[in-house]
Amino acid sequence: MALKIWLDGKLVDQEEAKISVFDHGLLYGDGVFEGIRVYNGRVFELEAHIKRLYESAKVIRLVVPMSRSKLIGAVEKTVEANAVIDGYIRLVVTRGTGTLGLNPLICENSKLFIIADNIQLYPEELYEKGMKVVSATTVRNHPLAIPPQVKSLNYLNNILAKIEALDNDVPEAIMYNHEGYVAEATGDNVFIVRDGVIYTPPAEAGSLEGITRGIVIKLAKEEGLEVVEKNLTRFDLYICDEFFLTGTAAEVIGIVEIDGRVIGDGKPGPVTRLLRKKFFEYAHGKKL
Ligand code: PXG
Repeated sequence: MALKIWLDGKLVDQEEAKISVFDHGLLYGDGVFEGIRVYNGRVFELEAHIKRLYESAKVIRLVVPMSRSKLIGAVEKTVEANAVIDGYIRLVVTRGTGTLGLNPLICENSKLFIIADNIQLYPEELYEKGMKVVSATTVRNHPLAIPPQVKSLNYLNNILAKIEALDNDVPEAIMYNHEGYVAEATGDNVFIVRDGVIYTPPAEAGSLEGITRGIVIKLAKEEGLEVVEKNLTRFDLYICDEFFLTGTAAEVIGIVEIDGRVIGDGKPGPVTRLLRKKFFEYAHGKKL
């Protein structure tokens, strides 16, 4: 089915949703984005995603060409126009049309578009059996380069790590920062469990401050579990009892092997399964 896309302040047919080849989003990856879920027709954590979008834009000195409240309305209208019940939203702001040169200040207007589509879910089997990962040799962007908290259109750092995963016949790779501490996966945050305590790297270790991560931390605490944010090494990942990733696309997914080391008994553990269930309930409308 042809989709309705929000572009330049209105909904247009998919075929008409076009962007210039001179857009700096394309020429330089100059822009920011958000990936948001729709559950039961409700846009999940929309305000948190909008907040992060504006923060990312501020860091790269990009003007979001709409007020927050209008943007929330535009997202909701796009979801409604495409009758999305359980789906996925891609909200993108690019620097806009410029010339063949880096200068962002001469770009006419930043461009904003919104796609709302049905989601391609991972097979259920992957959640039941758990996923294998490898450690990437590609180091996460240095915080003094583009800060890893910025959800920019330039994902080459993560894409190089993803290629390493695929070269090793696994779907995901774990990225480390310039000091060797765990940062995150290519599009997900990292959690481990050891002796009943949950550990996750702090955002300063080089990860995006995941919205799913924040919710999972809250849900875990609500279950009486201890959650500690601290730097983790490759060693910590190898010897943990449980290992899982969180993110908008994957939700909560167990990791059962890293670099040939089997985690726990080789199946997603009890804390992982509990938090996946709690997250599902929360996402589908049960309040915290
Ligand atoms: N780290 C990175 C680098 C990400 O891109 C996350 C962590 C998890 O954050 P959230 O807020 O989603 O819990 C992300 C999220 C895609 C896609 O299409 C990527 C993300 C989210 C949704 C879709 O590749 N990245």
